[in-house]
Amino acid sequence: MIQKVLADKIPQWQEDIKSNLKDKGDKVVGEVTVAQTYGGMRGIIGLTCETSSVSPDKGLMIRERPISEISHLLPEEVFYLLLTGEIPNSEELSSLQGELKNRRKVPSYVWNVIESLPEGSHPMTMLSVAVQSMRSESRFVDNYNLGMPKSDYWKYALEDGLKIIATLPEIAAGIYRLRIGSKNRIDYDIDLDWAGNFAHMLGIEGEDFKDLMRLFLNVHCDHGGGNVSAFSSLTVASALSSPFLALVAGYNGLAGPLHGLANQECLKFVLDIRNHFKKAPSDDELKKYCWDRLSQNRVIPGYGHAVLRCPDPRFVSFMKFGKKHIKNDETFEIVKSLFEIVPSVLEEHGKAKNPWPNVDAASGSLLYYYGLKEFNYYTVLFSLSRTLGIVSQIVLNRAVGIPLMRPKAVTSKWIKNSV
Ligand code: HAX
Repeated sequence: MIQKVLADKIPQWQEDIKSNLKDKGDKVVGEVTVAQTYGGMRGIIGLTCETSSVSPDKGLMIRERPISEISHLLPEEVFYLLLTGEIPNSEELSSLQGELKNRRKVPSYVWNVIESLPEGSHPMTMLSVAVQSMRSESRFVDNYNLGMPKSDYWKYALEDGLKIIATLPEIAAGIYRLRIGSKNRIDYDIDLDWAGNFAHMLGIEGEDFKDLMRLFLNVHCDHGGGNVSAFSSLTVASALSSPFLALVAGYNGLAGPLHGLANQECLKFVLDIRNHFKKAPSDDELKKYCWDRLSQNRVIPGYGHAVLRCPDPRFVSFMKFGKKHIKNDETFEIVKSLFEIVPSVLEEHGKAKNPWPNVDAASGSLLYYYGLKEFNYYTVLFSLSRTLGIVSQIVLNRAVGIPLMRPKAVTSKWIKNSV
């Protein structure tokens, strides 16, 4: 059904782009300074992204809806929204869930691949290698080799995307079970939704934890097209590589400490505070702890953002969840106190453009509370969620004919002599 909904919408999206190009194709959208060419291309408008955007004062918008207004949706519903621009009705949702259930079988070689990695391999390495190995499942590659027309690219990109999304919960949960030293994987439960099933296969029981996974896998789903993971995946996909390989490029970006790995740093910071004071500290103690850290030229993890200039609404959703479900937990108490103290400390400090908490400031403490204490694993959760956005972006890029990515690079000599 989702294929049909997209097939109906895509011609209009193609027309919209055609008319933008016809009416405004030669208009200028910005200028590029020398500093930007050396500065990671920050702020340069060089891409379009239809699935989401990030507003400094509202945070993440999925198809123009603030994330705070849709954080109650199941991740499958968010995927439908990312792809089509609409929230599915119950029939559309159950059809999509059926599509995923039909594709849920993980090929047995994937387990051999994961289990043959050296002991102690990072969970993100395990995830990347697992999905990379599944390129042989790619319908996109099969059909490309058979000479499919360009107009069919998106259909097989979607087919592969659905296969990846359908199998990821079991693969990711299997990686977790291996990491915690359990030989047994837990069977898929056909009656559960995508995130609920993932929680179940991790082996952490309880409805609250399932709800936390639904929230976590919802709010990390997408963040525009220019962040490291999306941009890497979209670039690889633009070469018409298999979506399996393109996704892995993004996972490898997420595995970096300046991107998806930041989450575990934030929890480490909170646990360091707990271990230092051997209890939840007073406000004055916490303030002094933060100032001491800043005076050593170290950042306060979980605070600040390159684009946002308000408390990240995804942080707000996690805090709401924590306040509802968690009582008398020292770690979460520290997270709450930090929110009271850090913004004014950072404002007084005067460096950070945004003194407010980002998405990573609270989520780790919630995972920790429910017993998910394998820090190295946290980026796998992020990857599961981000797959929804990246798959959507790859499908839409193929649908509207976005070509091979190829920004121009120049030499420093050229800048010296020609600018
Ligand atoms: N604590 C102390 N100083 C901070 C700070 C913080 N939380 N956030 C920013 N600053 C400092 C910067 O280090 C920078 O200092 P210098 O001029 O000495 O280099 C200055 O303030 C200006 O930085 P900025 O323009 O406000 O922020 P950037 O766009 O450069 O960086 C970061 C954004 C998120 C990387 C930054 O705020 C930071 O390091 N925060 C702490 C780490 C963190 O929480 N990372 C998670 C990010 C969420 C995410 O995207 N996850 O995927």
